[in-house]
Amino acid sequence: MTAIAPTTPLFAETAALDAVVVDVYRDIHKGIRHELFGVTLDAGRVDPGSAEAVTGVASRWTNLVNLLVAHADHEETFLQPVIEQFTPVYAEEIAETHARLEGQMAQLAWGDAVRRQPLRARFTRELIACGYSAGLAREITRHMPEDHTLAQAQQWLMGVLAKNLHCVSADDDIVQRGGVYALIGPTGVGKTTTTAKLAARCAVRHGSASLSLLTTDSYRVGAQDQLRIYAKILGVNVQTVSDGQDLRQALDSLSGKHMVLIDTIGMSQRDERVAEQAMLLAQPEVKRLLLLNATAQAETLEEVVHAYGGARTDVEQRLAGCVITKQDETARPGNVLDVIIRHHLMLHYVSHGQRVPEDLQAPNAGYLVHRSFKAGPAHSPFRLQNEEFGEMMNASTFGAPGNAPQLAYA
Ligand SMILES: Nc1nc2c(ncn2[C@@H]2O[C@H](COP(=O)(O)OP(=O)(O)OP(=O)(O)O)[C@@H](O)[C@H]2O)c(=O)[nH]1
Ligand SMILES: [Mg+2]
Repeated sequence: MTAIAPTTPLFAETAALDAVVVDVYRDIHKGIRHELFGVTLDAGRVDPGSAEAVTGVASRWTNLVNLLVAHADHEETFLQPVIEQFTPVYAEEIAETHARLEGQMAQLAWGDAVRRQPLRARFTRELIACGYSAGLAREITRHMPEDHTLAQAQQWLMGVLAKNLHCVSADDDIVQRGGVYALIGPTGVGKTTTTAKLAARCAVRHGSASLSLLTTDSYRVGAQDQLRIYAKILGVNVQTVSDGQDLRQALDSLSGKHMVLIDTIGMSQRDERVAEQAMLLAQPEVKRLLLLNATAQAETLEEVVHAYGGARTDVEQRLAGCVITKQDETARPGNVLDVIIRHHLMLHYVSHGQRVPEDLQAPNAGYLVHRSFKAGPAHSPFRLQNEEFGEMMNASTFGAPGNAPQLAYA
């Protein structure tokens, strides 16, 4: 790679000199390519039966990865900013060379992983294809026992996922337990519909008089009507609360009820008013249930959990759990399960349709996990081929623990 020093002379004496041409990358890139080639040859020749030889290749490989990480770090911090400033054309060329080298590295790392730990590689790929995050896939497969057969490994994997998907049992659900619950979440996720489904269950089990409904939706045209229509059918009262004081008064007047459900106003997770609403609900007896739309993208769900208090530990604002909605519409149920598992949210219900009250059921961890692996046909245009997957993966995705979620294995 060639970089040219600035053409403006610093001193009059240097004006007559030719521009200095310095190739800052040539030797190091040449060295890296040489080593990549060497490791590839070594990996291809190694006798898998010889522990010593395998360790030798693994150690050469680790050294190369460390060198590349240090090299990339050094270039990004010190060299690239200078090159971008003075010779933007070459900066582009360097970026292109680096992308090519990274691609080769990733292919090599993946190919090596597939050879050395085929089950781990296979299930990393499978988990990601089913909508689980690279972070979760990396962490789980890192713990996968090496002596398992394919069937055992699959069973182990599903067992770990199910164990970490904490579900409330049907005979201990919130309708049985009672209390004050606020259904929160982004626009259109299904808060009002789910409130109506829960209200109907409560009315059937404990009678209409055991229940009251509140709504914070005081200004959207028609929003209250939706809840009021359901309430009328069930013979239940609805009150609107517009601030914390209103809510306090309403809760005091309803203290004898077995259950109070609060339907909240829908707003995007990016709306600044989410925090205002969180404050409105901050009463000691109010438990928050976050509704997660199973059809939403993984990154969106991650944002939703953060915006609605997934990381909060203070009693008045932390989440009591979550409800999956629109399970019937999703092609990748792994996305929502991944978010719930990583954030250790308690799953209370799964909503799987529009019908009130039928389309709501108690969660079954084993079934949900099993179903997440059935999603996405093998011929889906979104499924990566093995070699493409290798290109997408990089050494850190497969190897290093990174920002690992805390999971239980035993
Ligand atoms: N397919 C499917 N549709 C659902 C489900 N839950 C709710 N819906 C539909 O989603 C739409 C929005 O539902 P609402 O209950 O109004 O959602 P919301 O969260 O109260 O909406 P806002 O108050 O506007 O934020 C309605 O058409 C519901 O029938 C579900 O589990 N599956
Ligand atoms: Mg609503």
